[in-house]
Amino acid sequence: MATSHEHTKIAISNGHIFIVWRDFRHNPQLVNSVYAQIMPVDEIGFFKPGDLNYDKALTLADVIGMVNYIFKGIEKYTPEGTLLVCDVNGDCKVSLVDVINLVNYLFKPGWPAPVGCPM
Ligand SMILES: [Ca+2]
Ligand SMILES: [Ca+2]
Repeated sequence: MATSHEHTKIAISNGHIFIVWRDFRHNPQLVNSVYAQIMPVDEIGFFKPGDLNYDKALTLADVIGMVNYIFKGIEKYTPEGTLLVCDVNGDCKVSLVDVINLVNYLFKPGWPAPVGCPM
């Protein structure tokens, strides 16, 4: 199965989805900037609040990623779906409170699991 849009092509084959697109947001002059992503179909839409590196586990690496995102700016450290992924306490905002909640979840037994923004 395949479909297309002016700047996007999508195909599904052997349990994987293939997406190829051109991104003109940052520099419209770069008409040859083409990106691609391949992922298993059953992982579409998967995310776990706090799992910034999308490895399906909450670890210190996610805390570091969140700190980098909050304090070093979005250009270099923004993961896809930042609000959904970084919102650990479910208030639909990204702040230091989310970092503290994630640290508490990782290191304080019994601390509630991240809930994420209910949207
Ligand atoms: Ca992770
Ligand atoms: Ca939050």
